[in-house]
Amino acid sequence: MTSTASRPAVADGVKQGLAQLRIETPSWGYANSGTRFKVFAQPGVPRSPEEKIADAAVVHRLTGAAPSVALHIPWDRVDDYAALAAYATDQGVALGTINANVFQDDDYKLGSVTNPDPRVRRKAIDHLLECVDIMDATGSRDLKLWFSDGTNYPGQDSIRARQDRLTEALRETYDRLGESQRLILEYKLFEPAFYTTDVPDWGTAFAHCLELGPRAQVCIDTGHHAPGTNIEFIVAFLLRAGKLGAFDFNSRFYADDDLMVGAADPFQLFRILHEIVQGGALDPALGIAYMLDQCHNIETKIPAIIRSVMNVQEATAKALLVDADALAAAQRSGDVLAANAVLMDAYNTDVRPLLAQLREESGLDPDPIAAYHRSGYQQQIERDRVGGRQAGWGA
Ligand code: PSV
Ligand code: MN
Ligand code: MN
Repeated sequence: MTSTASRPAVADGVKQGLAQLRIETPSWGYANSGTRFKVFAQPGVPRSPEEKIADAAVVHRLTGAAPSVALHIPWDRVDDYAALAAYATDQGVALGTINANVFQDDDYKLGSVTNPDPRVRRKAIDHLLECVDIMDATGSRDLKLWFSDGTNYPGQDSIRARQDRLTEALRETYDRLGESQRLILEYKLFEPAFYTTDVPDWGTAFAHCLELGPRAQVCIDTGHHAPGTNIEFIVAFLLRAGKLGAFDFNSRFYADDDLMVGAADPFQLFRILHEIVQGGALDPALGIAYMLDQCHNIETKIPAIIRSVMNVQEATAKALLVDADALAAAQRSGDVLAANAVLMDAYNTDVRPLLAQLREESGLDPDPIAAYHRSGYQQQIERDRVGGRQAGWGA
């Protein structure tokens, strides 16, 4: 199959498709992180939002595919967000999605926007509105909302009343958005709440986004589902409904593991990208934000993020290799085996030589990870940065 991939017409199709792929990296992926048992400090990690942006710029310079970095507020709080955006531009990247954080305050023990106490709800909504102010300053298009809200015990609170409170908060936030801004609602099956979660699944997120209006869209975090969930079905459904706004890419074996995308199940990533390619959704005009949401607790962060970008590129290249005509013909004629073979032929193609060639053609090093190790950047930050910060906890 390598010969198919290297045929000029096929290679051109892959090249055009990949040129559209933009992967946003998360500021918190560059900072120290861990589990609830231990945060492991790594040498050279950023001490400020500016240093996280500098690291993101290195990933972009080496991959050519990661031109923006997502911020998390208050983890990336600064006095002057316009100046931070200008700094990012100087570094060669843009500030992307603003991720709100209403899950790290004692006040939020019983929830944020769904808390039974109106004072706490007001505080949470005010933070969401502040995030829109920040978007105005940074020029960000997307506000990403993930709520840790839920309950641990049956009877703890009214499931239905919490939906009412959620609706009110989303409405107030949505109404504050500018014409070109979007609200992206993320769902997660469980954790930190264990009995009910107020936005547990794509159906709940979809229903709230439908009610809000056209600028409310759903984020699929690949780690936020029950084991065995068919994520590509969700992708196809939301795309068809015009409600797929963003991905938080990562891998999971058991729960919300936040491991490198494509590490645990590259075949699942391929199946997701196949739906994206089939739906024409690589086209930036469709507005889908392809983001990483990962923590690199035990591996060196910058090369791990480069590897993750490459993993998404490889899965995308394979998806672009699917022979759409042959697939449609096999599907039409009900030839199950032939249809499946078309997908598997693409998946089993080694696209790495093709990607290396495409990188060289765009003036990049064919091996971005080797280029990073040769660059001396890791040694430099380990020398220069003393006292690196945690991604979130205590930031
Ligand atoms: C929650 O698990 C989540 O996936 C949300 O996107 C948060 O904003 C992010 O992780 C960072 O903690
Ligand atoms: Mn996420
Ligand atoms: Mn998560």
